[in-house]
Amino acid sequence: MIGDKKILYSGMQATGNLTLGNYLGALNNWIKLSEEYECFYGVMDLHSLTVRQNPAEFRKRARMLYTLYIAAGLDPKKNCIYFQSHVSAHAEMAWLLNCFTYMGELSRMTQFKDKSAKHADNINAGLFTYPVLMAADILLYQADVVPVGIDQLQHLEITRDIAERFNNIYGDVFTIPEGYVGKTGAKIMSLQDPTKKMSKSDENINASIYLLDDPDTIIRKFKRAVTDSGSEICYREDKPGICNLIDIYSATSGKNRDEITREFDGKGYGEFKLAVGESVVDILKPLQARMKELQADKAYIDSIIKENAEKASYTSMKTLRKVQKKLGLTERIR
Ligand code: ATP
Ligand code: LTN
Repeated sequence: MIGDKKILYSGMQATGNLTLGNYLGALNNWIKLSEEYECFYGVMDLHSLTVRQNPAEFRKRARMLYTLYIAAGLDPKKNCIYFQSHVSAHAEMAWLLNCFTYMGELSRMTQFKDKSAKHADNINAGLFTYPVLMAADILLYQADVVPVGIDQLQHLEITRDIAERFNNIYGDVFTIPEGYVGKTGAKIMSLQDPTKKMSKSDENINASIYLLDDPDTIIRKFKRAVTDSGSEICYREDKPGICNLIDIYSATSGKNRDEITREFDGKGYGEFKLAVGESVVDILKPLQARMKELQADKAYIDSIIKENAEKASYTSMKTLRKVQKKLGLTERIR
């Protein structure tokens, strides 16, 4: 708790341009929860290094992600929004927690298996210990709740296991965090292969809607979205493409699945795809306008980057010091 508020922690990797999946599965929930909790949101730039990055592009992309958090509606005066690499406690805590994490449990992580298959030429140790750094992020801030998409729940489970293992030995050091998955948009699928999640690092740009895509591009991508044989708009297991479009329309319009299938009863795929596209264009319009304004104000963004890094450092250092002491590391002489 900070004051009378519970603590929320979340973040995203700066690995690509944010997609509609990131927005509906995560960012949108962050905004909904930000009034109720004391919130910390990281741009997870250390995590991004598990995949090779071009330095100049990476720097630009990470700053863009930072700015997008604010453009989407997070107030940087009320929420602590910062770069993971600006707070050295994350890497230090990750090392300490590495010593409380088993190879066996890391080997079972689905994301590790998927990413190793995708980057077979670079299966580095960082990719393997990725969940430990994530546990460090969350536990440093004593988070009560962690809003994420479904794909991250396994990492949250290992975070809880590590925290409980540590607490069992050293007493009540860490708050045990709970995951939070929103009711709609928790798993948005690729527009080109609805059996795969929409992902910002997908090579096929038609598979994802990017938050900064212009309206024509958005409509075009929806028109080209892979759907199923048949022509009926209904939510059925054998129609993953249509189910995905219904989920997207539901998350962006606020209508539920039944209302949507009724609205499009007897209508064709073409009409439905256009409606979904327009609904997405509508929710992204204000975010895109705000993004333009913010990108033009470098001094403002710089000032909040600095202010928030200090706040995050202060909060995380308190937990790090406590953990070091519990472990018996020699206290620094000041
Ligand atoms: P990458 O392609 O680099 O793995 P990603 O698009 O999967 O990236 P992450 O940075 O791993 O995105 O995830 C950021 C947040 O967005 C997480 O909370 C994750 O659960 C959520 N998220 C990612 N993709 C989707 C999706 N398709 N549907 C719903 N939520 C998603
Ligand atoms: N692994 C997460 C990003 C992430 C994260 C976190 C999310 C890193 N650290 C802490 C929540 C809390 C992902 O979305 N791929």
